[in-house]
Amino acid sequence: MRLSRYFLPILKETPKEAEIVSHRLMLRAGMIRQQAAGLYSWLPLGKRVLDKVSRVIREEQDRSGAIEMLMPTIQSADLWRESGRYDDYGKEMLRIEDRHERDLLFGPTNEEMITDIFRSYVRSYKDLPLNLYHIQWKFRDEVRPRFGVMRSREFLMKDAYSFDIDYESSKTAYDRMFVAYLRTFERMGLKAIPMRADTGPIGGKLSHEFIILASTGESEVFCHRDYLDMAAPGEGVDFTDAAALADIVNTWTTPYAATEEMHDEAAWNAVPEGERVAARGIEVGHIFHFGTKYSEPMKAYVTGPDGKDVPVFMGSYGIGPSRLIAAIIEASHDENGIIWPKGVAPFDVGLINMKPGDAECDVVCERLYAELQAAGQDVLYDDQDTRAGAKFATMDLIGLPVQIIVGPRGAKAGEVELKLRAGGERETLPVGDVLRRLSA
Ligand code: P5A
Repeated sequence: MRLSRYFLPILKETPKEAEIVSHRLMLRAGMIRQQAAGLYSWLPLGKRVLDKVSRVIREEQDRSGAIEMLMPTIQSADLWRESGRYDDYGKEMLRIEDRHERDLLFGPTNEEMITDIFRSYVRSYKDLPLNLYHIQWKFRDEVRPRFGVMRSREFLMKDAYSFDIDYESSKTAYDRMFVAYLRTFERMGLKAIPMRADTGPIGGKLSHEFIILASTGESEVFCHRDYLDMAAPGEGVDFTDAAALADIVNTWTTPYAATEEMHDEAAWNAVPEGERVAARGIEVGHIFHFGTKYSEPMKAYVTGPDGKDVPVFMGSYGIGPSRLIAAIIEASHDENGIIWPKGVAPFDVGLINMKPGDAECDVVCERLYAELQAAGQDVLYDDQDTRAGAKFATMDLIGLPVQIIVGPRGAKAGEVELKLRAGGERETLPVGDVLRRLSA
């Protein structure tokens, strides 16, 4: 993408309304624009990150055996009357009436709708286990939308729903998602700690929130220091091996970790004082095991091996990709701007032409632009005739992992400068070595 043809509305001033760094940087880097309280447009740079984050989530959901689909944003109130949640959900639910005076709502979550789909097609335990997910916009009329897309009213959610014949297999489904989440967050360069959590309006007895420690986090959390050094399971993890999954979950749930609502003073006091981490955290994911809470009232029954009909055992598993982007920025930035982890950066490389119009600079840049793209790299090419300082400031602000700087003197000598955004390391190398260096 040539910057001269792109839409990147960088803000020079720090927006006053933004209280936390991720919100400030997302506005300044031209990623989002507020349209009304808690409602945001995703400008081109932000949309690219949203797509990259969703891609990582999708890959890990698919790897774990979940199947993608898509449900509508608008739902019929009747389904929610069946589960009993239409009245329970309260003011967070945006209720809508259509021209025929039928009650609709903008979905805050999809347990009812997926249960309805399930009961319409699945009758036998032979079709289980099943896990269906989608990545779709949700609306919750939050009392206090704040911190930009961290707590917005409209937000993107990946929500998965598992169906199993009995408690034991549904616990394995829970473990499967638990492990997929550990991998997902690690791939985004994040340390997410699973913590026992309150199940709130979704229901059930068992749930874990995945928490990123950050001073700007909204919740107070408590965990053992051991978590800070634990590594997520590798790519080879076998999602069909229930015992192996249970082992991983066991390892990740043995040290103490709880959100404020589930905090247990006695268990906390048993953790040696030097090992305690009491901090603030951002909830980027939340998984629930609620058994038959929806399948019973909504009559989603399956026939078991013994010929008897039983309500299906369910769980639901959420990640907020839009909130996740803010959390990534909270965890990865410096005074100059965002520092994107590799897998979610809007572009892989920023190519800076220091002197557009200079024949040698133009030739080197055009060559690198073509070669890098042919090698599968997403390149943002700054081909604009602007001051050097502004070019560097913009590239640092938008945080692409690698910058390639092409100036007239270097271009003449067949050399360019390569800068890594994260550590600021710089090296000069021949034009012909750039591709090899980047694939190393
Ligand atoms: C799980 C999937 C659920 O809704 N039903 C389907 C369950 N869980 S949850 O914890 O309420 O939400 C899941 C994730 O969505 C993100 N999230 C938000 N992101 C931005 N703004 C909001 N107002 C907001 N509310 C929830 C969080 O990442 C949460 O973990």
